[in-house]
Amino acid sequence: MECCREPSCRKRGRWRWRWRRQSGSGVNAEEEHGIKKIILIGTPNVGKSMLFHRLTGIYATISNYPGTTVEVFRGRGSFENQLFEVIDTPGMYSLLPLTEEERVTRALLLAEHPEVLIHVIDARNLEKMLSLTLQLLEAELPVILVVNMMDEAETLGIDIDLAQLEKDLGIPVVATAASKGWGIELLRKRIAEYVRKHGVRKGVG
Ligand SMILES: Nc1nc2c(ncn2[C@@H]2O[C@H](COP(=O)(O)OP(=O)(O)OP(=O)(O)O)[C@@H](O)[C@H]2O)c(=O)[nH]1
Ligand SMILES: [Mg+2]
Repeated sequence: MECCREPSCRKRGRWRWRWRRQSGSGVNAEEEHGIKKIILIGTPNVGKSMLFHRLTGIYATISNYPGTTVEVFRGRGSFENQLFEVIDTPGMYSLLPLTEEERVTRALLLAEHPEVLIHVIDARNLEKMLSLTLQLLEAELPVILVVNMMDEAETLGIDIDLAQLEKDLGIPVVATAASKGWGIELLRKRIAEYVRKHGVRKGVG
């Protein structure tokens, strides 16, 4: 699918070829300009890719991030009649990148201007993982916190006061067990609500 060449078009330049690969998706050019972006981030092994599949279904395009061997997965989901592009990223520990994977994730955050950044954490290591949430909030990114692996936490008898966490952080907090499909519908709802409330972020990708 061709780019419309408007200055605000996110498909201009280096991203354009990837969208061409999705030309069979049945989404027209007008819809693509209004598409909202969700980026999934978090440390390795917290369930980002599992959530990605839950949110998008099986359709995804894979490409190497320009100039690297790091793979980036993109897919689509429609929640409450809003179309989203969902981007899965390699694990990162901090906004100060050390590895190539972390550099790619940071570059994606800066280049893509997501409407929602889903920070996925492991319910079994809540406190340790919240430091990245705080960094993201300090950077004024549009964060929704997903506390995943709730099934494992439950087995271990870990009790998490989600309402208090939501109050303390001042952002939506959703509990999930992605491998079991728990909390996914609620997450979709909270994402759609968040975007309705905060609107579409402006920026040129
Ligand atoms: N028990 C349980 N296992 C989960 C859950 N979510 C993901 N997993 C498992 O945890 C492992 C890691 O999941 P991934 O989705 O690959 O994690 P990731 O964050 O994408 O990992 P990286 O890509 O390495 O950063 C896999 O074996 C999943 O099946 C969950 O909610 N509960
Ligand atoms: Mg992954």
